[in-house]
Amino acid sequence: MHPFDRVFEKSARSLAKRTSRRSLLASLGQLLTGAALLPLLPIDRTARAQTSDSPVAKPTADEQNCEYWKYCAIDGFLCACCGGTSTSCPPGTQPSPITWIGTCHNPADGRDYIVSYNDCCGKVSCGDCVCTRNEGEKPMYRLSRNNDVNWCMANSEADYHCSVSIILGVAEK
Ligand code: ABN
Repeated sequence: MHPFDRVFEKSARSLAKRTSRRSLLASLGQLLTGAALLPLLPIDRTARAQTSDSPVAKPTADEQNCEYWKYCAIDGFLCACCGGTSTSCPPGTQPSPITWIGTCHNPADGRDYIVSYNDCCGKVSCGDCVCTRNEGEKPMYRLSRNNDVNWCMANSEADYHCSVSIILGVAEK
């Protein structure tokens, strides 16, 4: 027998002697429970809302139009009119990690999409292309369903500048 096989056999036998079937099942159970709980952890949604430090980011005419379908639940200044795009914050601002979420219908493919509206923070209000659509919004007494909130409140620099809209995925019926 090859020396490597001998070492491997010896360690496998010693592990088998030390481990019962019950403890193996318990470890397997822990592993599966841990894996199932992973999606429940809080998610930082800043990853897709990038700071636009690249001078090549150029917004399209759609992105500067408040009637654009993915702005259906927005309340704020469009970052595409403020030096960023609909998905990237203008230079010198940072996306908020907490956001308002809406569901918008895309007429081009007939599907509904979940959209995250991240505020871009760290500069005074942009003031251009104010866009207040508010689809699905509820009054202030249901804070989590209201979009008239400065989501920069959790950033180190809490000044609100403008809002981006990030498509998170297709909404399930
Ligand atoms: N989420 C946009 C916003 C920022 C400040 C105040 C109201 C709304």
